[in-house]
Amino acid sequence: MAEQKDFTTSYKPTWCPGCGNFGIMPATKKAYAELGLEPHQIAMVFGIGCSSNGSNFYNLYAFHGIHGRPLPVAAGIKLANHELTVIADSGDGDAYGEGVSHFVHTTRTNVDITYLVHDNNLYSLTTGQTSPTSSTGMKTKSAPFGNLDMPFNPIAAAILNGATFVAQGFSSDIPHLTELIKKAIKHRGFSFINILQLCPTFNKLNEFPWYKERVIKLDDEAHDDSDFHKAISQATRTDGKIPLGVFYQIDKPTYGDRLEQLKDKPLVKQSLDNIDISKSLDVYK
Ligand SMILES: Cc1ncc(C[n+]2csc(CCOP(=O)(O)OP(=O)(O)O)c2C)c(N)n1
Repeated sequence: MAEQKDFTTSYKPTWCPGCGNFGIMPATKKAYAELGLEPHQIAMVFGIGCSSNGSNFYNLYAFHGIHGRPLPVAAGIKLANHELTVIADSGDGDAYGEGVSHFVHTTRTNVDITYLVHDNNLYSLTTGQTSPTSSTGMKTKSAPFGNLDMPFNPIAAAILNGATFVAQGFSSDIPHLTELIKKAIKHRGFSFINILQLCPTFNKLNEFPWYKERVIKLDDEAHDDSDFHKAISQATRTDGKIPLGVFYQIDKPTYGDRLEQLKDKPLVKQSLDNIDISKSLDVYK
């Protein structure tokens, strides 16, 4: 059975000392090992950014795509071979800036993939510009007098638009994040975790002590994660507290469950000779 180290390549991460990616990557690998997955059973699809350079550091099928586009590639891989465990992995700029339309529309499909977003509130690979989750007033290289916009709320957006598993983790709480990633992978349907990530080089506002004062665990609040309205209310709290844990999870047929073509076996295992497109053409008659 594969261990955490078996998901590691010989490439050394180029992330800065103290980067939250050094918490998120081991949590992800540990989750794979504890779920009994083997490297060849997993495909990870990355966007562009510091976090997305992870494509070099995971020993499994890895696809390093273009900025904001890991979700459609991941959905395509899942539909071509639904026996694979498929994970899309982005930074907050990748997911909620360049990729926001894919994010919103993928939540509507309930395609059976997991989306891990490393949310450091900045575009960090390009040295710290404002991202969609930067707080109002935050001073960055691209907003030296303070960010004028209100931050995007990815948790509320995912719940409102139909995601069937929505959670939030923290790069400095590896055991808790590992458990969340395991739950997300086991969930059938679109599972999404926003992972609050430290960026000690460029984000001097949201540092560890800042989070320590604010994070709370939904498990300690007896939260009912099957209740849509309670989930939205946790996602839109106004008391300054930042909840960690599962906000919302429900069972619904996945995108693949509703496709007749995938009932027997994955598309990659089917002969092209058996494919009859005449039925789809009937629609025009
Ligand atoms: C379409 C496009 N726009 C902009 C860029 C430049 N670019 C490369 S990485 C990056 C920032 C990525 O930020 P984020 O997704 O938050 O990831 P992080 O580096 O913070 O992990 C940007 C803007 C690009 N490569 N492609």
